[in-house]
Amino acid sequence: MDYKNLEKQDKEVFVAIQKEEERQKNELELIASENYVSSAVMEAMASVLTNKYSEGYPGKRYYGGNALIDDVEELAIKRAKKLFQAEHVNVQALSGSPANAAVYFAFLRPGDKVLGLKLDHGGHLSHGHPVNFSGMLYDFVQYEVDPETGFIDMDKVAEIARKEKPKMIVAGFSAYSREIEWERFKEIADEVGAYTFADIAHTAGLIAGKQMKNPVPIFDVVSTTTHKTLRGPRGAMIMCKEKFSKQVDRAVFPGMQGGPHDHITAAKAVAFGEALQDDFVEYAKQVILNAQELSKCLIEKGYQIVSGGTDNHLVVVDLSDKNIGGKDAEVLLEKVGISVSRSTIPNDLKPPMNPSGIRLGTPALTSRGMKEKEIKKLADLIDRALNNDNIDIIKKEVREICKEFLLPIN
Ligand code: DSN
Repeated sequence: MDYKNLEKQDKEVFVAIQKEEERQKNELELIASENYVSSAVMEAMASVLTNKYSEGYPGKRYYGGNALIDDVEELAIKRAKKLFQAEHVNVQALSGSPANAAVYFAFLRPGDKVLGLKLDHGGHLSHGHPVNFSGMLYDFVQYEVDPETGFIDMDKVAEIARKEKPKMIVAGFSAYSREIEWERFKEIADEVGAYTFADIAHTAGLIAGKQMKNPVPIFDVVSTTTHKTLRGPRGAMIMCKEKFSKQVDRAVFPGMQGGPHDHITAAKAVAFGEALQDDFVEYAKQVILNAQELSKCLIEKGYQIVSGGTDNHLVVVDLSDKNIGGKDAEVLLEKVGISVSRSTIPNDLKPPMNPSGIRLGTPALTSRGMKEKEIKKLADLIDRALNNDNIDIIKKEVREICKEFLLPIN
């Protein structure tokens, strides 16, 4: 990208950004929560909209000069509604955890009981972990995956729900690779009188691209980030049934946040516009095919994959039978130019800082145009790196792939 003003004015920041751009171009990105936005999304983010204050909602702002901001926010809302068949959308949430905080704030009182997926079983910090605000403010009970299959045990979820009678059931994850039984969650929640909350931060793009089931028409409230598989700017949104619209909007503003980030709202509108195009369906399909190929190739090389495969964009590799932990694997792969994230595995005996697995994802590589052929090669490079093959040679091979598959920016 062109940073000529930055280069002239602030060499230090310019150099750091430029080096990071080079790193992204020359390395392979397998972090399941990352992606590359288009130049159009990037331009909207870098626009003059960052200068504006617009606390409130379209038509009801606390500042003047917002007519055009209203248009942009309404466009983002209209496109999001169409993408997810949502009755109501709030596009102002700043990121995933703040969006989830706003959802809890809208539906719960401190101390209320909530049921969520445990972190080391693929859940998220904001789904009730004790070190997170969610676990501190609310009385979370946690469900797990079946130790044999690695799939969420829905009978167990029902059993815990009947016993604990939570006010809300949270379905969603950051390291779970299987389709979620949204209808079953809804049945269980209805039986015990709980609200249903889906966090689709990871799979929103796969749902928008019609490759995974959509909880929005089923659940009371759904949050998502906009920067993962959905391939938009960093940010989030909350979708809910019309009857909850006022409490959700009030929870975001004035409950949790001040002025929305209008430049990001504009970039969300652009990304949603891209996700409404036919080629996004092809993209979402390929993301999953690539993840399934990666899982298959790694299994052939003797790796254990949690749940034995994947239905989505991510693969959790269980390294507990290898001579390397998740942290060292992450560091070693970084040395050859492959970025992954260390990950806990279900019932991990090791701590999150040095867990027993790594999480791999295909959204970013698929945005570069990579398909099964390149994924096969990549599985080979990962295996060689983890087996301490010559680092310089692997690094060179990574570079070769990167030269052929450019970032989608200009
Ligand atoms: N950091 C995100 C992820 O990697 O899944 C979740 O917060």
